[in-house]
Amino acid sequence: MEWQKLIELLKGHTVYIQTHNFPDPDAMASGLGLKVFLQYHGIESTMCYDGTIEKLNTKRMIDVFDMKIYNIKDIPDMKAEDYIVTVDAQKFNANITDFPGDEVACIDHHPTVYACDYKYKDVRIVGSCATLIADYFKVSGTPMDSNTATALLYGLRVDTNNLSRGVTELDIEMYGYLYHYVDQKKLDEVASSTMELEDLQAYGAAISNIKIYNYMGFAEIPFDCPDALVAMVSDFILDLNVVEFAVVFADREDGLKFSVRSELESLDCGKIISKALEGIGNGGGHASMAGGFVPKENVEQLGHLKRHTIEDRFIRACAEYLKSTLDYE
Ligand SMILES: [Mn+2]
Repeated sequence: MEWQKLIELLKGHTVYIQTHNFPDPDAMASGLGLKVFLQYHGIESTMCYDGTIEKLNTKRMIDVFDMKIYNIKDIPDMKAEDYIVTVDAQKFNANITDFPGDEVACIDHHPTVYACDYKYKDVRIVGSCATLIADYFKVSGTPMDSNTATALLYGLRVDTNNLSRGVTELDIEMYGYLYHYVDQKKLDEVASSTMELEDLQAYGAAISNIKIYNYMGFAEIPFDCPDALVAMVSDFILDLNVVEFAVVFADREDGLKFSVRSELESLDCGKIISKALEGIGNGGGHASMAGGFVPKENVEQLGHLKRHTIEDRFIRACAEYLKSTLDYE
């Protein structure tokens, strides 16, 4: 990471920091952290996103951390020559809208699916994007304040499921660094009692139709529900002792939204979902957590065998993936 290059690049430009659509705590914390970092180095920026900020914890973050983050609808004057830094997301992915500005830089912790020619790219596979942003402060000697540290630590915690998922040495190091500055009261305010009554309906529905084949757990949420909630239900299903690979999908008006989790090192769920949804939708992500989408027109083709077809596709994709990795060894 050469932070000076990022500063040089952005100097003198109108800068937007764009998270993925429907930003989660890690994306929002990373956006805030980067904004504070840039500000210290003389660059003003505006945080923006597409979609909605829909969950209780992300809504709370805005208040508790006093964040200014704008929906693209509220930025009608963004120009083609304005600079965009994407955080926790990469251009051309399904989860990020292509805004009018120029995506000159990217800071992300997800594997690259579609290559993009950024002028500055910092993609490192660690537990959270907040980890990378914290690293910018530490390496550059930029002063860390407690508000930013608390937001980043919260993002790190959520994305790594409390340091239990996809954690690297840098995550641990940054956790220690941030912890030093944390405002415990603010952290409790965003982190406690984040479950909403409507969440229980999603959990309830998933529990009522869960199916388990060997180590794989499948569940469907038969109504529209936010991305973050599908992910939470997927984590929940993975918590079952007999499940080591969880597939949860929600029936939305525009199609099926997937969240997949893997506890097995031998099963890379980013690659598996990409294979499982090939030809009907798209998917990708980390080895231990991934997401995907099947648009409505393709869901209709699956007809009443939808659930069966989906299960079958994932089971086959897992088997094929296992076979391909064995072949190479
Ligand atoms: Mn993230």
